[in-house]
Amino acid sequence: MMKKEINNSIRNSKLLGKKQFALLVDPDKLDDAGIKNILVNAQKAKVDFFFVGGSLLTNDNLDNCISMLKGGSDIPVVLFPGNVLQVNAKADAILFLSLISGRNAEMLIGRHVISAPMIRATDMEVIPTGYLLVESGKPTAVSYMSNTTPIPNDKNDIAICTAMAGEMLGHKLIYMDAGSGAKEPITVEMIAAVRKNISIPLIIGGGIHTPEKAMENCKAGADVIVVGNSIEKNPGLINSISEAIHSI
Ligand code: 1GP
Repeated sequence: MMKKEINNSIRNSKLLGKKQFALLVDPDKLDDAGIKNILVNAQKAKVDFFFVGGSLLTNDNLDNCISMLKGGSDIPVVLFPGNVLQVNAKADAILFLSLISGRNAEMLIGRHVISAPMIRATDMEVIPTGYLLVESGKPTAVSYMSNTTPIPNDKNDIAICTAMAGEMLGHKLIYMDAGSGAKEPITVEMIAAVRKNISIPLIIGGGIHTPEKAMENCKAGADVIVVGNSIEKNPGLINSISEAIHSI
């Protein structure tokens, strides 16, 4: 894929009703052998995107991880940054996330001001993304690190109005996340309710462990499904989850 086409690809796929699968890659959890395995498995399973990042990276493996992913396949590498230290010019695109479910000014605009010149100096595609954190049954790394309160998982109206505001503010994508390793994933009712009220693509992630759940989410209106944890634990799941998402 040529540079600067990732947002278009997501938009066009949405128009065609084609669902997409993003594999979340946490560089902290992978050595070189692990990254090579992911490359083989992801290409076989026809993963659409690598989302790379984490709430907290501790072992300085981000650059190496992105270089290996870029060198080993044509699957676009999209930064899903937990903080400004995770800007890396080798990626194809960055989700420029504003945590609009929270009321922490740093996550709404502060970090963006700091990282804007760094990002401007790269030729990465910048994708403004309204990020909604949804309650998942236990505190997650994102809720703790971002110092924000997630949207209660039965408050569909709050999710709808937040996503609508995100679209009106000009975000190109809405990403609703229960957080990595979420105990409870986002309900299909909330996904369907938000879908009905926005026209931009909807990304759903957090706590998705089965192909059935991935498919259910797509049918409810998700355009991109993000899975990390469950595939880290059980790499074989990548094929069945990908098939489920692409079968729709
Ligand atoms: C987290 O949406 C992603 O930000 C993926 O979550 O690791 O639970 O699949 P999991």
